[in-house]
Amino acid sequence: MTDPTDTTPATVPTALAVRDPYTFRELPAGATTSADGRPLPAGWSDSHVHCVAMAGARASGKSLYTAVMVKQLEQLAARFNRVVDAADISTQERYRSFYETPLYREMKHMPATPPASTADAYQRDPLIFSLGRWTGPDGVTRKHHLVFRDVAGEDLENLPTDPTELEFFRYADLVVFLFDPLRVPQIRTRLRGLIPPQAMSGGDPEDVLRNIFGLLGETRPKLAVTVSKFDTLQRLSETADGPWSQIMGNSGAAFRRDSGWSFDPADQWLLHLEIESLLRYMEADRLVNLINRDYVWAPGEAEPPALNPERWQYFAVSALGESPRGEQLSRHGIAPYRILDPVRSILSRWNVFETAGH
Ligand SMILES: Nc1nc2c(ncn2[C@@H]2O[C@H](COP(=O)(O)OP(=O)(O)OP(=O)(O)O)[C@@H](O)[C@H]2O)c(=O)[nH]1
Ligand SMILES: [Mg+2]
Repeated sequence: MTDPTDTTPATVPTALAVRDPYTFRELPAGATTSADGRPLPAGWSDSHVHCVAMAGARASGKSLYTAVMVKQLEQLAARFNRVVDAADISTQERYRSFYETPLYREMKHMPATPPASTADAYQRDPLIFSLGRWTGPDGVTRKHHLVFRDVAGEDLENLPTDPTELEFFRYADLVVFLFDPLRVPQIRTRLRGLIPPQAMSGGDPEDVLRNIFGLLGETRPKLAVTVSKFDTLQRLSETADGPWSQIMGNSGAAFRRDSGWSFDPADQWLLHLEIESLLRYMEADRLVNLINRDYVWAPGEAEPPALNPERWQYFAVSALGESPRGEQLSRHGIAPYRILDPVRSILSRWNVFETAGH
């Protein structure tokens, strides 16, 4: 059985595959262009590339997560005297106009991401960031890149007629599936009066998950099942509602603490168990059972494993830290919570943002 707190990769390959940032697929060794002939950033073929795809229903928080995750990564890098920056002009421009400007300059939330088939689908190309040079568990120092794909919830609720557009999911290293707690009627009811009224949320997360499993087929990229907008649930600790205020007010729980800038596998293991029980308590049992049955339960096993962090893990995040009022974000600013945990769960295997390299 896998030790859930051990994040060292099972095997440390000596030669890393060159990845196509557009399709996430492997390219021939030494490739300098993508499969469709676009030039790759300098030094790409010697770099370790981590490919991440966002998933979730409409309005589950994918784009805000993306915007804030990048900012947090920049701040984390600064603590290691490193720089995280856009690896191409297109990433720089799109990140600035579609993510950074609305959120950090105009302090507004962003419009729904357009379906990939539309002309203005800015997310059709990935966001590519250079993470700097890090020494891996194999003792080799190399460049690392993060390739990040935001996706329109609309495309995941109703798969496009040509599903090859979403084929990159099959080759991702990590799929971050966001679950919006405001979709749960009992949570919405309990939060009435505690948070400003929120616009109606997107489709059924279970349908989205089934669609994603359909897209993934037999492939098993790591699935980060992530409760988004966790700030809303944290407000429940202020209610007089017995069980919910007790659960959310439990000061011993891992989810009560932000992980700060550290990433601790033991803390993540606790969080995983807590979020699984929380989902069940939210009456999202079917979602948890679906994940167990269709994703984590390998043939021949008597029951699904408690955790195999190579396969799936539960997380909780908040991009904003507080609910927006209408169009406008909170005047207190953006206070992210545990935003980097899912991404760091794959980066830490390679000691990226773990130990000082060269
Ligand atoms: N309280 C709270 N609300 C959030 C948070 N993140 C997102 N939201 C709310 O959820 C709305 C939708 O967020 P988006 O990031 O645009 O959602 P999306 O998943 O990208 O949606 P599509 O592009 O339609 O797929 C935002 O406008 C906010 O109102 C959060 O961390 N906390
Ligand atoms: Mg979006």
